[in-house]
Amino acid sequence: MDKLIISACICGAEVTKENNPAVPYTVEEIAREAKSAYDAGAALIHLHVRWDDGTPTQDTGRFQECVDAIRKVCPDAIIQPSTGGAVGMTDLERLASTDIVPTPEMATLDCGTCNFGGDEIFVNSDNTIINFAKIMQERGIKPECEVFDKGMIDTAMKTAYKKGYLTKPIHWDFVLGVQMSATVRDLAFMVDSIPEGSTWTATGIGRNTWTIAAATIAMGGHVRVGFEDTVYLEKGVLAKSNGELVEKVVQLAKIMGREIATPAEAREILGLAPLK
Ligand code: KMH
Ligand code: ZN
Repeated sequence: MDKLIISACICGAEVTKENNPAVPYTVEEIAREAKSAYDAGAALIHLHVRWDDGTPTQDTGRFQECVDAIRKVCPDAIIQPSTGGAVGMTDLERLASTDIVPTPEMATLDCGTCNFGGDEIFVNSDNTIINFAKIMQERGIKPECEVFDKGMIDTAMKTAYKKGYLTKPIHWDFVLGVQMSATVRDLAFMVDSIPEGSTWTATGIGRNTWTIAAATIAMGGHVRVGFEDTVYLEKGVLAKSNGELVEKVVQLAKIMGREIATPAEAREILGLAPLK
């Protein structure tokens, strides 16, 4: 079994300081949270950014500032900008996060439309998926296919993959507990549904975090954890930092006998070029 890659989704676009005061908004706070996750064992930072008042943004300049600040304190981490952004953003706005220098090694590729609570709908049409995949391929950015249910795996294969803009081995991220439920059976179904040779990460939103993390460690996948997905360390206990959440995954992995991947090892597992 491969070593375990821990992805830290340190900020997200929806969670606020009202949910947990440690949710980062400023560049300094984002760098602080990335460092806490990296120091605890995260090899990859899944990145959303905010303006100082907490408003989510995909602004290239703000991403550049945040990535530069993270790079200073997490010198070899894989930094993966989100191209999902926040519900309601245009495709052009969402893609602006990838215009930073140097070009990111990875970025997310959302593979379908889903309900995001209340009246919120996160829209990803077939043409959006194809266009994002094409642009990422042209720029040499490895996509992490974000799939919120099994149908999104099928959609990715019949759109971007069929057109040749997504190539094997594909890396997937199963985001369970938003649209699809988040049981171990759901996770096994997702794992069974991806093409052979794929790599995968999984996350369970909110109260589903720790069962999905444990099942993923056991099944040989990789774990995503962070404030984007949960602000709690355990029921009723807010995490003081993303680092605390990553530390809990590290403890689980240790109990279960799975070693943690360094960023260099994570690059090898994901088929990324070594950092120059
Ligand atoms: N904030 C969600 C609307 C991604 O990062 O690519 C989209 C999202 C997925 O978080
Ligand atoms: Zn995200």
